[in-house]
Amino acid sequence: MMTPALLSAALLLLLLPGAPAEDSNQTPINIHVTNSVTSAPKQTYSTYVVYRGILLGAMWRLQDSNVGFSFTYTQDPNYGPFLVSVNGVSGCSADRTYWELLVKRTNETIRPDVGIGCYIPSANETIVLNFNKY
Ligand code: B12
Ligand SMILES: *[C@@H]1O[C@H](CO)[C@@H](O)[C@H](O)[C@H]1NC(C)=O
Ligand SMILES: *[C@@H]1O[C@H](CO)[C@@H](O)[C@H](O)[C@H]1NC(C)=O
Repeated sequence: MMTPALLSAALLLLLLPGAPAEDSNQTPINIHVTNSVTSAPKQTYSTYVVYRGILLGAMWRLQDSNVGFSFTYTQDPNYGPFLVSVNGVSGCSADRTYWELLVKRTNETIRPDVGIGCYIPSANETIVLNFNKY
């Protein structure tokens, strides 16, 4: 037996045939690509992670959606994925450049102490991939 509440929830799903079942499992985030070395204009993207999904998952999703976002990474034996290039721009040890990972929230910007394979974004965060020098 279905309760009236369940029945109306089921009806609602029937009335929204386009809505994928996983919609409720999407944590929206923004990804900004910035460049502190050349001051190239900021590029902005919106995507999502699933419940407690890693940033790398959102980056793969964004790359696969053909909105002009691309990236490459290498596997560090100890720390996992190291972000090497974004949108065709690569970090280079001779130039001491790298892609820095920053996270902007409404009231603060932090520099996470883990990389793209370990960071778990929260809803509405802006992930900043910033080309920088060290
Ligand atoms: C130097 C250094 C860097 C340099 C490395 C380049 C260079 N040629 O020197 C730069 C500035 C690029 C860097 C960047 C980052 N780093 Co760093 N880095 C270090 C540091 C201080 C020393 C590493 C080292 O030289 N080891 C000695 C050499 C001989 O060993 P190695 O295995 O060859 O070292 C390599 C790896 O450590 C790798 N590496 C460095 N940082 C990171 C981060 C990640 C996520 C990965 C996968 C690999 C990696 O680069 C080194 C040189 O090739 C360590 C802390 C420590 N005391 O170990 C942090 C450390 C490794 N970095 C860390 C972090 C978090 C980052 C960043 C994610 C910071 C950020 N928010 O942007 C970014 C990486 C972003 C990306 N592109 O993916 C963390 C990793 C912890 C974790 N579990 O993920 C550490 C442990 C510091 C910390 N905060 O606790 N880092
Ligand atoms: C930002 O807001 C969060 C949650 O409201 C709070 O925990 C944190 O201390 C604030 N940070 C700053 C730098 O104000
Ligand atoms: C994120 O933003 C959406 C749309 O503005 C809002 O509905 C939601 O409550 C926000 N979530 C958090 C955790 O801030």
